[in-house]
Amino acid sequence: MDILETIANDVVEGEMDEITDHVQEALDSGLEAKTVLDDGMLKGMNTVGELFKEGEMFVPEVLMSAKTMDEGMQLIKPLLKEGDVTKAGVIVMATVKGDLHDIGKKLVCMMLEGAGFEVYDLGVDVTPEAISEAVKEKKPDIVGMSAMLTTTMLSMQDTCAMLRQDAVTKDVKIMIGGAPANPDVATEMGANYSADASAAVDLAVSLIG
Ligand code: B1M
Repeated sequence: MDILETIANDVVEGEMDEITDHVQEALDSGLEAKTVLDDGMLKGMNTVGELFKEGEMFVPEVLMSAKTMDEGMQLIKPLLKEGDVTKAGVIVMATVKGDLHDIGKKLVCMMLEGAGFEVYDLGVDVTPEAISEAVKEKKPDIVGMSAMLTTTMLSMQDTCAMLRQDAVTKDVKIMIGGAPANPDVATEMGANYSADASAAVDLAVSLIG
């Protein structure tokens, strides 16, 4: 197995203690940081997405893979040159007002980052006003909202309404997800629905076209 395959494998297997040495070895051998990122770590993360989609990997393993990728990125980030990373798009993500659940949303953020999106995670219990402000400031391609309580679907609805009423934010694409969400409520809100982290990546890619 060559060093890039080894690094991809580290991400898939969640080998947090190994990846730093392997990334360093790849860089010492003269490989560009971008090559290590694209043909090593991101290749591994794509495999993670596929395995998760096929039900062959589960949430705790995906979280380990994401953390492993994060470890490797610590060495790579300072070496990446302007233009090295092709951004897939910019996404502002939040768990809506009244809702403190963030495990699923974090997983969605990690998978989106793994797929090359620049993600601004606003955290949990985020008001419609704060989401609207972030959209004005970051000018994202997509706003992602997560809710796990039936009651907080109302916050999601309020946020969509607020975004659609403001001339500056009315055209932003909206993605929603979480246990009480479904395609019908998404359509009612003028948003798009995806069921899990892997589907969220596919949806984000298709929304950006
Ligand atoms: Co809460 N909780 N909880 N809880 N909790 C649920 C959601 C619940 C279903 C449990 C139950 O009663 N069976 C229930 C909701 C019932 C309902 O409204 N229909 C519930 C309740 C009632 C509550 C409290 C009200 C309990 C109380 O205090 N009386 C309270 C509410 C607090 C609040 O938010 N204001 C509460 C609190 C908590 C904890 C803080 C203890 C903790 C959250 C910790 C945290 O997130 N940091 C917690 C947890 C852990 C759960 C359960 C057990 C697990 C949720 C989870 O993390 N799942 C949950 C029961 C359950 O689901 N089995 C439950 C794993 C995660 C990977 O999956 O979040 O579904 P999930 O995310 C998936 C998809 O939904 C999707 O992709 C993710 C990855 O595949 N997805 C998106 C999510 N967001 C997306 C966004 C997208 C696209 C896809 O695009 C933008």
